[in-house]
Amino acid sequence: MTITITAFERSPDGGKGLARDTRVRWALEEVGQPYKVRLVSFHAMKEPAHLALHPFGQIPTYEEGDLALFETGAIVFHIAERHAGLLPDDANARARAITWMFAAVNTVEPPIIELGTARLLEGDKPWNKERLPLVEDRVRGRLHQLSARLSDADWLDGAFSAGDLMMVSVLLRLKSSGILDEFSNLTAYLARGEARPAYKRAFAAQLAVNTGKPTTE
Ligand code: GTB
Repeated sequence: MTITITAFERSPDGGKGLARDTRVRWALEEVGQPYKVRLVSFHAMKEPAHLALHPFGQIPTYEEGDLALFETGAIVFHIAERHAGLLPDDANARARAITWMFAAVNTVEPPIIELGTARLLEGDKPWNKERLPLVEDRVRGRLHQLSARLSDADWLDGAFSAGDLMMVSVLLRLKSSGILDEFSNLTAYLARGEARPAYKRAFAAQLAVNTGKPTTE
């Protein structure tokens, strides 16, 4: 059955891979599933046809036959459940990998999003100078904890899993912030994720959309 996802017609990041379709593309590349992409404008995202797929009028969505999904955590979990390569066979290891998926979107991503909001959208507010260091410290706190747990391991729990895919995707948003550089094991963790051939293919595919250049891989 054909898999179709949605992505920005033009991502505001100009192709840095930070929009959330990249993590879905990455998961599909990891498990070797071909997919189609329907590009949507900001306007079209709020129209009834797209709202029927995504109640919050966002990307990405995922369609496969009569199944329509939204929320990247749920989409990546679905892909990982249906295809080999992203979740371990051992039941306990599988449960731990899923735990890391939730930790990525539920515990690590929120302060990172808050930092993006504080930097990009609230820079002109009179209280921003006071608030920004507080928000940065909340991110730092989470990174300290994550860094301590990862220690010198390659991945969060044994072999690479959907938990790492989600965690790396979440951390990528911090790449240009400078904060990640304070944690050498997390920087190396990110680089390991980005070095995966499946990530490279996913990144190239979204870049091609946003620059109009064809993919080379
Ligand atoms: N929790 C949802 C999920 O994980 O699927 C969040 C989905 C979401 O935030 N989608 C964003 C969206 O559709 C795109 S990814 N926004 C449009 C809207 O809400 O109207 C977030 C995003 C957008 C742009 C950048 N960037 O340019 O750097 C980075 C991340």
